[in-house]
Order: sequence, then structure tokens, then C-alpha cells
Amino acid sequence: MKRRNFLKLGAATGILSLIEPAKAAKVVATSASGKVKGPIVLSTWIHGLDANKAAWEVLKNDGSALDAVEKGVRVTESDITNRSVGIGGRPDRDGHVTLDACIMDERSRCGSVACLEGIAHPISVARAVMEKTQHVMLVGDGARQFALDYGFDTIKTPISEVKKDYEKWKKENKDLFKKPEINHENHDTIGMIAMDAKGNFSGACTTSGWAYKMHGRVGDSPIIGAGLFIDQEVGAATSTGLGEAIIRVAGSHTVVELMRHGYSPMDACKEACMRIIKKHDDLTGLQCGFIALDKDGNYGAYSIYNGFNFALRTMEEEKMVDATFDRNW
Ligand code: SD4
Repeated sequence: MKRRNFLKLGAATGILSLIEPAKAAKVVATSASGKVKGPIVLSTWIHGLDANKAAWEVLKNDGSALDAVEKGVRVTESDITNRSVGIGGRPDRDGHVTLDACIMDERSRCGSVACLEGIAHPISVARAVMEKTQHVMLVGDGARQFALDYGFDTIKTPISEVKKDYEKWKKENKDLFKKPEINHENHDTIGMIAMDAKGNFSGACTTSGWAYKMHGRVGDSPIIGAGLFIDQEVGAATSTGLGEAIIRVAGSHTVVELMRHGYSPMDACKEACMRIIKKHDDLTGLQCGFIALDKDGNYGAYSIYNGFNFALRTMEEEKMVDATFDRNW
């Protein structure tokens, strides 16, 4: 049931192009917006269904949105078949699987790790950064050392199947491999946002980022305000897609601010996409998508290209929803 989107360097433009558009799996909804009462959790992409199940176990028992989003995305981080989150993630061009994650709660507390290697659950390390330190973000060796000091489980990456793919990719991309250019991605980051029975919001976002990226590259996913933003007065938003573009417009923060000024979640996601569109001369293959939730229980999603979908879980239903989009591939 996995959907993989493969991005490659647009030959003439140097801009990413998605060469295999996402297939919407088991999509039962036709509208990318709605309104619910009570707890709700939304996650990007099809793996969000399983992640939402774990989050729902927390939410339905009156647990906190913070616990729900952490538990939820840990499912995806443990999924060895997911090629862009956690243990099954693809490496950078130098063969290192570097993981990015962030978490934020209703008190605007936040924690983040970037370029973290060999740790099973970056999201839980991000939560520990939030709860145990005076900092928001730890990166690289410092993040790893912190995780080891706190006894977080280690993993060996890349896993053998991924390593084989990497070796093949290296052979096939000799020229590009020498140049520091981004050339290939499958992309399935999980961003999850939730509101619990008390009406508190939290969110989590975790990824191995762009496959075969330059070593040290960090995308939007661990950046508070880009890959994720929560404001208890307003709501929540998270993103997926080309991190470099999302960072340029502080994407998730933009969505939340627009909702503060009266935009519906879907219109806010749309406007964030429009800003990205406006700021890029060549949109060939430049996919970005946002999901958002406001304090009244309205939710919505929008992406630049078709193919983005998200998983929704409420008291009433559990389903995949296709995001509304600006253009077809
Ligand atoms: C990144 N935004 O590292 C992530 C990639 C992604 O679905 O979302 N893939 O740029």
C-alpha cells in the first residue's frame, strides 16, 4: 500500500520533478475540508492511517494531543518499508541516513533534532530536547550525543535493502554524485497534527528528508514554523514536499497566521502554496502540500500538484482524503 514519489533533477532547470505522481490509495472522501467535534488527528500520506491508529488510542482515552502525535509518528519511524522516515530511510549522497524531526504543543513549547544518525525515534529525542533542555534544536553529533546520554534506542542504517539501492544509485549517478546537486527523492514524510478532548493542539513531523541529498542538508521538517507550527489560539499546520521551498515562505507558520486572520484551513493552505508558486520561476515538479486544523475543528489541505493526500481520524470516521490542488502533473 506504499506510495512512492520519485523526484529527479529536472535536466534543463535543476528544479525537482516528480516522475511518478502519487497514487491515491483507498480515498473515500471527495472534499479536502470538513469540520468535526471532539478529538481529531490528521497525518500526511497513506502511512498516516497506521500512525493515526496509534494516536487515536491516546486521544480516545482522553490522552493529550502531545502524547498522541509522538506515539503516532513513532509507528512510521519504525516502519522498515518507508523510505523517507526513520529506520527505512534512504541515505544522503555520502551514505549517511540523517533524520530530522520536530514536535510542538499547545503551550508553544517545541523541540527539534536535525541531521541525527543511528537513533530509532528522532521524534522522541525532539520531545526530550523540548522537555529536558533549555534549547529548541539540537543537530548532528550533538543531537546524537544527547540521545545516547538519555538512553534512546540506536539503529544501524541504512538497512541492507536501502544500502543496495544506494550502491546502485551511486553507480548510475557518477557525474551527479561528484557534484553537490540534488538529484533524486522518494518522498513520504509524516507530518501529524491533532486536537485532544480538551481542545489542546500538538503536532509532530519526522523524515529522513531528501534521498541522496548533500550531507548536512536539512529540510523544512525539523524547522518550527516551516514543517510544523502550532498556536493554541488558532490551530495547527504541517507540511510535506520540497523543504527548500517551504522554508522560503515559513510555510506552516504562514498557514496558521492566515487562519488567525480568518482564512479557513483549506484557504490558508492554498495561500501558502500560492506564495510558493509566486516565488519560484520554474515550478517543474515543485510539489508542496499542507494540512491544517483550526480551533473550531475545521480541517483542510492543499497542494501545488495533484497526488497529495492525508489520513483523517475522528470519533466518526477513519479515511484518506485527497488534497485540493493547483495543477495537474
Ligand atoms: C524535506 N519536506 O526534507 C521534506 C521531504 C518530504 O515528503 O516532505 N517528503 O524537504
